[in-house]
Amino acid sequence: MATNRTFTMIKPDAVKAGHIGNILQHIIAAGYKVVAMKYTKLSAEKAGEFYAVHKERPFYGELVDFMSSGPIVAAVLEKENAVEDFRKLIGATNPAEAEEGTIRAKYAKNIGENAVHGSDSSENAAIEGSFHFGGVEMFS
Ligand code: FUP
Repeated sequence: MATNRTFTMIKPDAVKAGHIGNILQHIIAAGYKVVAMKYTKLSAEKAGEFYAVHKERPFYGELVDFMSSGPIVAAVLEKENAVEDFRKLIGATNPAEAEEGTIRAKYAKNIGENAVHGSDSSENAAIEGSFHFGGVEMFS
């Protein structure tokens, strides 16, 4: 079922580099409303669980290490066509291939340390949102 919500994380590289403010501004200027937000840190176990779909991929270990290497900002965002528009806003997974002006083109280091996460479907947005937030932590 299509919904008007997506889920994002500002990843440890972007947090460390001091980009939280600029990235949030970029997201809000694009018309997203913050439904839930927290500054938190994933344990290796939790990062592994979040990215379980990539378990068999060669980069899984590095991905888990990276995502648990420092604090992140997790958020649920609301806007019409939220998932698809957010994927456009953040740009390609590999920042070298991301369109100019996208969040990854501006702030990501490389394909592994790529500044932000954006859900790839409404179904996953709901799963990922509930991974980080309880119902009472969401405000629409
Ligand atoms: P995306 O949906 O754009 O976040 O990309 P994927 O779901 O394909 O990948 C999830 C994360 O795995 C990426 F954000 C970074 C990492 N990754 C790599 O480190 N190497 C790759 O070749 C592909 C993905």
